Amino acid sequence: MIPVRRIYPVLAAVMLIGIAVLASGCIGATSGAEDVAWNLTLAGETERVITLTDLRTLPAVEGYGYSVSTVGIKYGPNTYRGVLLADLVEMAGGAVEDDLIYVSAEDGYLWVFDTAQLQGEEFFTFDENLREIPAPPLQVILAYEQDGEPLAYEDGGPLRLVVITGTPDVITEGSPWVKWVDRIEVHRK
Ligand SMILES: Nc1nc2c(c(=O)[nH]1)N[C@H]1C(S)=C(S)[C@@H](COP(=O)(O)O)O[C@H]1N2
Ligand SMILES: [Mo]
Repeated sequence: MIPVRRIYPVLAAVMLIGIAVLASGCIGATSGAEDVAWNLTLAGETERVITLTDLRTLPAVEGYGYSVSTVGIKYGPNTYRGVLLADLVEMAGGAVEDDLIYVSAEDGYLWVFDTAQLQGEEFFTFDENLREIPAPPLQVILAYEQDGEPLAYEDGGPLRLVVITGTPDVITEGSPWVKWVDRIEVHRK
């Protein structure tokens, strides 16, 4: 038997660890209150800045995303949840046919989408052997969740552009999958 007077320091230590873990937010991490601070600028006819928490209140869509990098490394499949890029463009004042949508990130990376791509058209799609397949319906989203968790920084979070589809076996090119997105801009000719 451990003498009673030795148990108290152990209990105290366990309680302190418990309090420290709770205070650092390591347990139960799902509430929107824990969103990291992140500003997304939507620039078009109007310009506005929204936060990650704002983004989570917008209508969400979900699907599978699976990409391949330029050097042939496959990434996925994963499930994603986010907001349609088309909806964010509407919030910036909308786009007409010949407009271009510039999606950029804090590292300076920029990818340009035309309005057909905004609707999920014109993307190349591949099977798992990287053979081109006819494109199924696709959606272009700004994702904030991957596999039910907030999108991690090393995966391009908190906001990454992702091309999603209804099944986990469709691969798209990785270059439009802009990581760390902080600006969406509508350019009119
Ligand atoms: N912000 C940012 N996003 C980016 C890139 C980048 O350099 N910066 N590279 C793109 C390219 S070319 C590819 S192939 C994929 C690579 O994704 P991965 O790092 O998840 O493999 O991210 C895309 N998104
Ligand atoms: Mo790439």
